[in-house]
Amino acid sequence: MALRVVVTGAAGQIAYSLLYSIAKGDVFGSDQKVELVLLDIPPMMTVLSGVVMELQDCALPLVEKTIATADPDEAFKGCDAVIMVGAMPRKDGMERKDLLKANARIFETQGKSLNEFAKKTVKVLVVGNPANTNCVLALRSAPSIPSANFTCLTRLDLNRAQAQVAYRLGRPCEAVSNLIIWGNHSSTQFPDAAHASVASADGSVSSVYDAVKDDAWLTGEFIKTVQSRGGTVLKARKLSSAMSAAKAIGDHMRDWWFGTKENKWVSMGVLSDGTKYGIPEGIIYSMPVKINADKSWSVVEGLSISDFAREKMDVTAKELLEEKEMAIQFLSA
Ligand code: NAX
Repeated sequence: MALRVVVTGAAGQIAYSLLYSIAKGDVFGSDQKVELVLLDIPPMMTVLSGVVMELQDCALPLVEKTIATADPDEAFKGCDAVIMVGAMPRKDGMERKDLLKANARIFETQGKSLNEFAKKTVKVLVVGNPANTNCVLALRSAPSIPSANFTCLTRLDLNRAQAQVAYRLGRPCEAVSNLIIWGNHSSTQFPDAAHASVASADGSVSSVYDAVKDDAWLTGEFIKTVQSRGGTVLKARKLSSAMSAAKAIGDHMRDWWFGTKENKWVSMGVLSDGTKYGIPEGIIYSMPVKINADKSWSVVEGLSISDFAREKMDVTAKELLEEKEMAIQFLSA
């Protein structure tokens, strides 16, 4: 049976890389048929028709059907997975609160539509910024779907952190594991190497702190580089990260679908229940999670938190509480 997979913002630049990756089986499995549903706004329908043509021209065996639409209700009908990339971009002169306001409506509306039309088992990944807060708004509008079925993307930040450590040590990226991104997908996020390890060429495993032997780098430049990487790419490319974002979305969704490997964890934005690591209840906060084969996830517990980490984790939690409050105020105005 084909999986019905919806990608919103399907005429945009991230979707252009992402759709190909899904269509050729990188995300849901190399033998899993998919029905691709491409959602965007009415002015983008011509562009979207070009994307549909290109997907057809890829002549990929796994794609059973491709549907392009501007109607969320039609898009979400009976869907199994939704990747919410579509969002209002920040325009020149636009303040952060204006961006929050414009997107709050989009995610509230699409959440309501998911509530009514999606399968109750649907897995929803929010990418469009501000991703954590948009994710909270979508899940609040979809009370008939378990809140654990909503997560937001911080995997790009995690991949960036992993690559920074790997390059520093001259090791392949997959040799570095269990880094953590805490908090918001914004410049307040906290990339944390305190519990991470690296495998050396002879197979022995050591902590990243022992291998790097430069605490000042790990608590300084490393964190800043990851926090500001999106802006650095934007400055150089004159466009925001798209290829790496699509790769990260694929990584996140594949791990959610098939589970994480033993003794490994990944970071994703999940709804805080207020009982883990002193993170306030009710915000979508990036944490280390393990994912089971049945697609359920649990936060990795029992990690020690230093005073240094505590401070950084609280700063990003505070920002998320403020964002959420502001967005809810907009919606009730
Ligand atoms: P683009 O501007 O290229 O594409 C966005 C697409 O969304 C456009 O085609 C637009 O028409 C569509 N759209 C707008 N409102 C919509 C609505 N109500 N329903 C459906 N579609 C709608 O942006 P792109 O570079 O693809 O980035 C998309 C989003 O991802 C942005 O919000 C961006 O900030 C965010 N990102 C989030 C990341 C994360 O790690 N969470 C990393 C990558 C990226 O920056």
